[in-house]
Amino acid sequence: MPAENEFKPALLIVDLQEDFCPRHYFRVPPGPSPPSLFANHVPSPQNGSLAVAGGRDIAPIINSLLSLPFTLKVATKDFHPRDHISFASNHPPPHNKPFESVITIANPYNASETERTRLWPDHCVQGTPGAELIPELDIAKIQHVVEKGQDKRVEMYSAFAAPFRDPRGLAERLRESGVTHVFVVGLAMDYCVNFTAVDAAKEGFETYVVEEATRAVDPGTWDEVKVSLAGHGVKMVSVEGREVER
Ligand code: VGL
Ligand code: ZN
Repeated sequence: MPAENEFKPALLIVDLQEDFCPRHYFRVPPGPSPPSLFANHVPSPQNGSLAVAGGRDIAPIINSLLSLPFTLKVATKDFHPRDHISFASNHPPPHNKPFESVITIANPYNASETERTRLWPDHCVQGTPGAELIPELDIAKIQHVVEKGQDKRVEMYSAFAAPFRDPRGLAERLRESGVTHVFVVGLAMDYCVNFTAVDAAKEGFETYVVEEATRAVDPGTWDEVKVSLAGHGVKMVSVEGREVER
């Protein structure tokens, strides 16, 4: 058990990927776009397939957090096979409407269980540009990347669930580094950030979500998600506080 006042914080950057972000930077008239500011990066003329409003805007604040001395800095990637169960396109009508359809699936890890799950546009398919971390993220400062959602049979919003190619799992990795506190940022507040933060708290880490460093698929559910997070012992923190009192 960590000592009472030990503070070894991890930064967990969830799914800051092209498919969850609006298109890159410059809005241009029809025709060719300006060249990319980033080497080896071709900006997409379209929004990511599951773009979250303001998704790109949180990169600067996450980069500023990345410059702080966190014990461990981890990024996650939603990383689906093309035949993933959460893609509406993989289901017959009428239950194939992205954002709208909700289906019941069997839990292959527990035969007696089923779960209700929402269907999405195809997104973050392994090997496609949409699955890449956005280039404005200061990737060189990230020590480990977790690829999740690789089991085509299940939805897995949490970075702590069944990490296919990493048999140690994220919780073990954090514990090995002596991590005591987890700060979760990224996309999307109401899905992967939410489930990842709740699992971090369940794993025994003191867990926080940084409010300005996340955005929701359904912004209307923001307060509801906050109440739910609080119920799981996850605290919302803010990096504001730059105001000077006079
Ligand atoms: C996510 C919907 C589908 C997320 C992932 O990263 O929040 N949302 N897959
Ligand atoms: Zn997904």
